Amino acid sequence: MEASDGERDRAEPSSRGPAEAEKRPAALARLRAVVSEPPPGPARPEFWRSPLRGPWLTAVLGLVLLVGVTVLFVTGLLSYAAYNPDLSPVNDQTPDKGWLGFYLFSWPTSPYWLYRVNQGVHVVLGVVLVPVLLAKLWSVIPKLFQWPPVRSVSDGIERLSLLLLVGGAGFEFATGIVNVQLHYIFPGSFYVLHFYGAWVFIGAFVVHVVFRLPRALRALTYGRELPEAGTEEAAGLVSPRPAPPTISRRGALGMVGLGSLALFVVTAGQSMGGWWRRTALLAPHGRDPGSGPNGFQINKTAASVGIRPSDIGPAWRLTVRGAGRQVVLTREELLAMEQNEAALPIACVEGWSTSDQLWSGVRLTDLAALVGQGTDTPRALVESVQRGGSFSSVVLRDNQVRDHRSLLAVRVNGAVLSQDHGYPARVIVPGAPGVHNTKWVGRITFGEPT
Ligand SMILES: Nc1nc2c(c(=O)[nH]1)N[C@H]1C(S)=C(S)[C@@H](COP(=O)(O)O)O[C@H]1N2
Ligand SMILES: [Mo]
Repeated sequence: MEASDGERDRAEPSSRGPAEAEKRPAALARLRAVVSEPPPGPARPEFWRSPLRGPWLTAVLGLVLLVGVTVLFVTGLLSYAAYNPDLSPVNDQTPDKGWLGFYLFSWPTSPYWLYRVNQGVHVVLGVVLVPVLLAKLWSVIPKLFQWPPVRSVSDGIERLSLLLLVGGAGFEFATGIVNVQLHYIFPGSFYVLHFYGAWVFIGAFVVHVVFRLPRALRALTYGRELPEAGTEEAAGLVSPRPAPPTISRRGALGMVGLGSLALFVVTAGQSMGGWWRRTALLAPHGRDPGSGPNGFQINKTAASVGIRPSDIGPAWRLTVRGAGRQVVLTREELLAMEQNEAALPIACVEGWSTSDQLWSGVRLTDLAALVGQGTDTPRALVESVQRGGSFSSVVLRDNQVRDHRSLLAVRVNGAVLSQDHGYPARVIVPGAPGVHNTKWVGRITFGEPT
């Protein structure tokens, strides 16, 4: 029979010299004392002196983020669904989305402002939450330096999840804001990075909420009275040596709220479009669309994507293909077809939108009919004359093609399309992200893309 651990422990010292047996526990105790004594600096609780830090402030900020991040996550997933990523590889190059794309569905075309509102909420809320996120991180910063760094296995796992939480939040907010500011500095596609980042972030977020929500709710019921430093209730947040306050905790929350409000005021206008865009001081500028019928926001100018005058001059042709047939139209022939109107906005993934513009042109269903496609009009591959570039072609879903407001537009607000808005012809689809509204269209293929 083997000795139990306890028996072995007791047996061990006797097998060595008595002097060594006495020394060992003493050395161990000294080592323990050194390790449990935090080194000078931020690992010492007295280092943190703000009298504002405490469970109440952290809980209030945390609960605001709980609601905010949930809305960000849902609108983000919806935005991704609207993009029709399952129509890869044209629409989306996200490799091995696998079950992370389990929720994808056919994005509707009604109401026609659906994407505009969804994306406006996603982007504006993301910007507005930045001060709240920073304040929340500030409120818990002493815990970053907790000593010893890891207390137990479960503590270690939780701290690892915090790394993913803080890292994930930083990554999602940073990539989102950089994209909204049109800085395409990403090593890959923004969609891919932001999509996978969102799942990592939300995983850590859920773990964090499960661990911390009970404590946050308890902190709220205790109210703003600070618990004593070092107690269980203080949760390692309360300073044992607080400096005299220069602002109340309510005042600090008010400052955060004002910061968020200020960001809202200088951001939201770009999602409303029209006159309101003038208030969007934080929106990317420097691309003046001019005034008149074509005087609304431009994503990429013709020159910036290398459209040559010859590409869209008199030699331009529209090729319509499908079901083994092909029709080639000149611009005059396109104009001779029945012209229809639709008042629709352009709403970009970057969060900016135009107000409704009055487009006119040929229905996509009428073009499909040219090549013998009936009411069961299938998907369409729309290709620009642009050479290369990630937005130069897109696959539209059958419900998008079939909607009678979906046009190959040749005019906007009564005027011929400007070159920068896609002359000679561009697609406009209700409810869709701007990227589906291909400019400078050269070819449309109805049917399953090959
Ligand atoms: N050929 C082509 N079409 C395109 C793009 C592009 O870069 N190339 N950008 C798309 C994107 S991302 C948006 S938001 C809209 C913007 O349309 P606008 O510039 O007319 O406002 O055009 C879409 N169509
Ligand atoms: Mo866009």
